[in-house]
Amino acid sequence: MEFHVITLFPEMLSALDAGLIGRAQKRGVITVRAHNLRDHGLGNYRQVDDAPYGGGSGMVMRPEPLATAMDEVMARHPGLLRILMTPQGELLDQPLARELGGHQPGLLLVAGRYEGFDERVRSMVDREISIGDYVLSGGELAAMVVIEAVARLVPGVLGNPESLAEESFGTGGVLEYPQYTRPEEFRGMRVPEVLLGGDHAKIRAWREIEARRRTERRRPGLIRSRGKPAT
Ligand code: 6GU
Repeated sequence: MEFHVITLFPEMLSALDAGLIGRAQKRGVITVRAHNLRDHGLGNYRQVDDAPYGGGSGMVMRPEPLATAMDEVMARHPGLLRILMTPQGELLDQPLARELGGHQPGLLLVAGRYEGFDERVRSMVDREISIGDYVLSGGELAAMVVIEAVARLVPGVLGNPESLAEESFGTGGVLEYPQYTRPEEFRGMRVPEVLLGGDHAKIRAWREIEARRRTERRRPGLIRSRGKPAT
């Protein structure tokens, strides 16, 4: 699967050269490519933004550099789903990440800076996505969050596909159960006895109860009439 990002800061994407996503890139399972919007800037100063019509503070991304940058990427890589990164977009969640992961050959993520995009840019994309209800100064980190969330669902990216099925949200709106490793006692806190016993039916039941209890306490909105409440 291919991930393309149009950005004024292509060097930011190098964070994806580390870890799981970096290894997946080296193995050729996914590709991540940054495209410098400045290459499409206007005039001697390679301008990409301008003052808003009607006045007001801040600068707005001009549509032409974004349009030519997108045209160039789409001409070389046809079929990408075009996504505008904006706090006004639909909220990224695990179902949306899964849906995006099904899009072949991949995604073109458009990251802006400044106060926002010229409204006409919206007509050039397929979707608008936000990663949460807070404001970032640019869409780069948000685009990287989308790539991270989607790429790890691509077959062959994760070493152990079972960990996908077990993690939070994977099975449908329940947080993960508490996990422990060695030592058995740390600063007076003991590992729950049931986990040391080796009774796997008992362990499964304990994990289910703890996962549900934790979800109800921390994220009550996540449980949508799935089963009875924990006690
Ligand atoms: Cl996609 N962009 C910006 N600038 N801020 C955000 C965001 C995106 N998602 C949440 N906050």
